[in-house]
Parts: sequence; C-alpha cells; structure tokens
Amino acid sequence: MKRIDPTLDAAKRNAAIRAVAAVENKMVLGLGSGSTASVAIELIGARVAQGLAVTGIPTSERTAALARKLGIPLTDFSKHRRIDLTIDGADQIEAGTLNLIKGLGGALLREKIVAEASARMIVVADHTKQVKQLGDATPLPVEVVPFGWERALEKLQALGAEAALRRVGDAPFVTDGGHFIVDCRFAAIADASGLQDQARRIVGVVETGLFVGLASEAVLGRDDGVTVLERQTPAAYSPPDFARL
Ligand code: A5P
Repeated sequence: MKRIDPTLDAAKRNAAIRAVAAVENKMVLGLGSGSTASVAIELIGARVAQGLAVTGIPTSERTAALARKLGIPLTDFSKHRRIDLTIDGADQIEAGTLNLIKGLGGALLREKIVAEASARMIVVADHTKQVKQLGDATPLPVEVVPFGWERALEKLQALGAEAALRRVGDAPFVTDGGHFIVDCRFAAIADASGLQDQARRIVGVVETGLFVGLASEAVLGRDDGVTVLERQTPAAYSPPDFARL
C-alpha cells in the first residue's frame, strides 16, 4: 500500500529512526515488512555498513531481498530460536493494549512467527495507524490454505465479517507461504483475543492478522517527532535469559 504523502513519509522516517536507536551490537533482529519497516531496515543497513554486527530474520521475501541488498547478514530459526528485537509496521494499533491488525502487505504469517519469538517488538508507524478499537476502517487479513478457501470464507462471514478473497487482477493474491488471504471487514473488534481463537478454529485458516499481546511498544511518527506508546497489559511472552543458539 504505497503512500505518497511527504508528511507521512517524514512521519514513518521519524518512527524508524527512533526504533532503530534500540538496535545494539550482536543482536538477532526480526526484520519487518511494509514501507515503514523498510525505512528501519535501510537505517539498520547504514549502521551495518559502519560496523554494526547484527543478524536478521526477515518476515518476507521482499524484506530478505532488501536486507541482502543492504548487506545485512541474514539468519533463520535453524540457528536462532529467539530474537532479541523485532521492528515491524502495522495497519492498526489499538492504544492501551497495543493489539494490532497486520497483514495488508500479505506477510502476516511470517511476521507473527517472528513477533512471537521476539523478546521485544517495536511497532513503527505513522500516527494515522493509532485507533481506539481495532476493526472498522481496516479489514482483518486472514491467511487460508487455497484448498477449500471458499468454505473458510463462509465461516469467517458467519463470525460477522464482510469477507472477500484478496486478488491481484483476476488471480488470487498468493503469500510467501503459498496461501491465500481473505480480507475480513468487521464493524469493530471488541474482543481481539476471542476473535483470534474463533478464527483459528476454522479448518483451513492458517493465521490471522490479529497480533494480541505481542507488541512491546509502538513508535508513532509525525512529521515533527514521535510519540511512544507502551502496552498497559502484561506481556504474552517472557523472554528467557538469552543463551544464543
Ligand atoms: C505487512 O504484511 C503488514 O503487516 C505491514 O506491517 C503493514 O501493512 C504496514 O505497512 P506500512 O508500513 O507500509 O503501512
């Protein structure tokens, strides 16, 4: 989803600059997807060029290509089961809970695997992504297996969504994992955790773009600065003392 508003571009950059300041030498990083995360990756690449030693686990093929171009060494879960810090974007950020909707860029599955493995996840976004309650203006992307997607879509509709298969032209959009995406428009999502559980119980649903309790903080950029939001509910994941694998 490309935005050409220069004010928003400055906002994204300010958010990325603030988040990348948290990157330290020797960290294993989760590298997010989307336009804001890409700015952060470029900033990390510039620091790597100056001698910063980090490795990254990319959340999409597109991000992997960008990281390689910038000379950021890549790794995977065969070598590192835990990630020190992930910097990723979001489509909606709920103030207070920091629950998220992600996946308008189509990378939600790898993004969630990486977020869940991370001791700390900083969300970077322009200020327009903050909402009081998830849903409404932004559809919830749900990744489904291609076989029988029509049935999964019907069951998602039964949960109250206006649901549509994401397409590129006439063809279904296909994720890096070879799945389809059903975009589900809910009027408002009052119980993100409950909806996540219900959606995951549908046969054929691989994962949803609801990120509940995964973000540690959110850096919301404006053209003249940032606001940092912290989660006001307990963490879903307590990191162990990191012994690098
Ligand atoms: C990718 O699948 C998404 O989860 C992105 O993180 C999200 O779409 C945010 O992208 P922008 O930073 O481009 O808005």
